[in-house]
This record gives sequence, C-alpha cells and structure tokens, in this order.
Amino acid sequence: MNASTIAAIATPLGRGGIGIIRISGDRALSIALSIFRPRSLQRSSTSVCCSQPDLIISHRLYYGSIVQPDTQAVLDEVLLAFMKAPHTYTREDVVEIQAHSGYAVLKAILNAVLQSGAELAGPGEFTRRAFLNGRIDLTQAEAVIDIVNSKSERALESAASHLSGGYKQHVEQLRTALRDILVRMEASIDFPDEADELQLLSVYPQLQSIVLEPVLRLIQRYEDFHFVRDGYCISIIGRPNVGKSSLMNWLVKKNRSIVTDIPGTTRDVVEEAVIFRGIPVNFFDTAGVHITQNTVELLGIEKTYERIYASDLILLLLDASVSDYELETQLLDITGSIPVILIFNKIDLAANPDYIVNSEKFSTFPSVVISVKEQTHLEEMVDLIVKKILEKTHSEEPVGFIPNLRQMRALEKAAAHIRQAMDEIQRMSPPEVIVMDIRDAIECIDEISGVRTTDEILDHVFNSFCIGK
Ligand SMILES: Nc1nc2c(ncn2[C@@H]2O[C@H](COP(=O)(O)OP(=O)(O)OP(=O)(O)O)[C@@H](O)[C@H]2O)c(=O)[nH]1
Ligand SMILES: [Mg+2]
Repeated sequence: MNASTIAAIATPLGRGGIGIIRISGDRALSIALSIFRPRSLQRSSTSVCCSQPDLIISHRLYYGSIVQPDTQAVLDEVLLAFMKAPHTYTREDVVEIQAHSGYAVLKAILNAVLQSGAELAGPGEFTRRAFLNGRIDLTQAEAVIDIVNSKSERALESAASHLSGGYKQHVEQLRTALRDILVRMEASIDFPDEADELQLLSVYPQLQSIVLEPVLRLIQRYEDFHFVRDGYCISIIGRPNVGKSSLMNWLVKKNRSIVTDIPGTTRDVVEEAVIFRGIPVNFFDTAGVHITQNTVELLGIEKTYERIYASDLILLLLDASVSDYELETQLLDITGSIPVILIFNKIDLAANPDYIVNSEKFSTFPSVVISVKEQTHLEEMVDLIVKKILEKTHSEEPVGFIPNLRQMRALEKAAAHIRQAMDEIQRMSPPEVIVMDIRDAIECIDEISGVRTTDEILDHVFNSFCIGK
C-alpha cells in the first residue's frame, strides 16, 4: 500500500452539472471529514462526524457542505461518498466529493483537501495505484486510458474488451504454454538420462503452434486494427494547386487548410481528426510536390515525403485538366506497398475526361474523377475511401482486443526469442541454451501484463493519462 493520500479533480474543468474531487489513500476519510459538514449533523454538533468516522458507512452518499479549513466558510453544497478498501478503484480507501462543476469551486475544494493533508495526484496516479495494488494488470490499465480516449464505437468496444480482461487472459494463456515448455525443458536438464532427442524435437511444433503463431496473430491484429484506436492515417498528396487543401476542407467539413489559386500555398502538414462514416480517421493535407529552389517550400516537401511513409492510405490528387502525369508517376513509385487511390480533380476544367478514365498508366489503381469546386462525384470518392479502409479491416465485425504499440513491441521481442529457441532446437543445441531463449520470451510476455515491469515503462504508460484518472 502507498503511504500518501492523493487527491485530484476527476472531471474535466469547465462549467457543468457536477464536478468530482477524488481522494485515495489511508487518510482519505479523515481528510474529507475534516472539511465536510454533513447536513443531518449541522444543526447539532459538526464535530461528531469528524471525531467518529465510523458513523460514515461505506458506499453510501452523504449530503452536506465543504468548508474552508481555516475560516470554516462554506465552499459548496456537496454529496460525499466514502468507499472503503478493498472494494474501490484503487483498492485503497476512496472518497469522492460531488460538487457543482465550475473551475473556481472545484479548485477551492481541491485546495481545502490539499491543505488538510492530501497530496496532489500525478497523471494516471489513481489507475497506477489500482495496478500496483493488484486490482488490474497493465493491459487493463492501458484500456482505461483507451476508453477515455475512444473516438468511435469500435475503439470503445475494443478498449472495453481489454478492460474486462479479454486480452489479459490471452496473454496468460501464452505465458502458461511457455512455462509448461520451460518446466519440461528444465526437467530434461536435471534428468538428462530421460531426455532424448525425440522429446526435444517435440517441443518445436509446440512452440510453433501454441506460442509463435498466436503471438504473430496478435502482432498482425496490431497491423490490421491499430487505426481503430489511433485513427486511420490518410494523406492527400499531389502537385501544387491541384486542389488538395480544397479536398481536405471538404472531407473534414471545415475550413482547416488555406486555399488560394497561388501554387505552393500549403507549406506545412495540416492534420485533422474526424469520424468518417463511423471510422476514426486522421486526414493530412500536405505541401504540393514539385521541383523548387524555395527553401521554405523544400522543407514542406520533405515533410510531405515523411508523411507518405507514415500513411495507411494515400489519396494522390491529379489535375484532370492536364495530360502530363510524369510527376505523379514518380510519386507512385515511392509509395511502395501503401494503398493509393487516384483522385482526378477539376473535372469541370477537363477538355477530354474520357482520356483520364481510360489511361492505362494508372489502370492498376482504384480511381475516381471529381470536382471539389462543382461538388461532383464526391460521395463516390468517399465510398471508394471507405471500401479501401474496410478492405484492410476485412469486415465491420466487432474487433475484439488490439495490442497497442508498447504491447506489440513486446510481442515482437517475444516472437524473436521463440524463433531463436526453435532455431536452437533444429541445430540440436544443448537444452541449457534453449531454455535461456524461452525464459527471455516469458520475460517479454510478462512485460505486456506488467508482471515484470520497470518504473520507466510505468511512467510511459501512466504519463499519457489525465490527472484525476
Ligand atoms: N475549377 C476548379 N478549381 C478548383 C477545384 N478544386 C480546387 N480548385 C481551385 O484550385 C486552386 C488551388 O486549390 P488548393 O486547394 O489551394 O490547392 P492545393 O493543392 O492545396 O495547392 P498547394 O497548397 O499550393 O499545393 C484554388 O483556387 C481552388 O479554388 C475544382 O474542382 N475545380
Ligand atoms: Mg494546399
């Protein structure tokens, strides 16, 4: 258990119906009662409650006022809930004070709590305590922040499945399988007479099917579905003045990018996150690519190239009113395996639209001919984008659990150790060598659930939380 008692405002700052101050730790109740005047006791003795905290029953709401510790001036009318450990979020004693939600009042109550002996909680410190006190594992702690950050129903669904332990179970199964193999291998070291070549070889297919394949499937789930959590990254690229920013603004339904008829208007990458037909998408408008000596433009073009490589999908915008697509052909060469949709814009200016549609040069890419200005075929373009996104996710079925980047890295490390162990088996290396790799793989799996972790990993996980969570 942690010695200090922490407190923070748990609701977003701003005007609203209710704001909550949360206190957690051994002294949560005594600190809260030192500034709480229950209504039922106000008329008689205000000190009764403070001197007899046993009068407060766990998991029940009490109506009263919060007072300033030094002046006893009433700060707000509140509802106070005391939740006795261990049946609480942090597994410590927790008090929640429900006050009116306004910046000044919540700050004043928090100050009163801090003056009475609590320490200000750091980001994610309540959840960190829930993890350290064994209520949840690290994947569930991360699910909490994912739930808070969920931008779509699918992201929420995935995070909720992590929180309820779906992912934790999966990780535990992997660990158990590896542990079983390790125990058998260690036995073969201790009793070498009973260990034979055949036994060693039987470990190989087990590592393959019970451990490596499920680990690789989880890594693939990150590849396929990480955008459900992080947002699908779609970049709009093309030569200057082709209408990239106009398209960006139409897609995100606001004037996000500056549009002018001067080529080279967009110099930096402009990002906007939206829910696009129910899918979280980050759209990126980029600087037009062309040969230039202008230093500022060159820096912008460099950023466009960086953006291309970080994209899940590229919308390559072409001017339908020109016939020279040399630059676009070069751009396609650098997109590699990233999916591309060709969007021929300014069809309203094109003398011969048929030429574009029939152009063999681009026949292997999905394409659409539009006019942002005249709003032509824009819904058709959206259908194409959504189809391309769903191709990657395979279906709109529930996504279940998806590893995050940290977990995926640990899975990759585990996969490398398992592969190494399998190679050693094939080389008929001594069991002592093979068990080292299996132990390393178990360590990586333990990193995911947080069984084995470092302060650095915990800081990394919990610093992304908001204060009060
Ligand atoms: N006729 C016509 N003009 C368009 C269309 N789409 C955009 N424009 C115009 O083309 C000009 C350039 O548009 P932008 O959206 O700024 O082009 P951009 O590709 O972002 O340009 P840079 O930022 O310079 O690379 C503006 O005057 C737009 O109004 C279209 O479909 N038809
Ligand atoms: Mg632009």
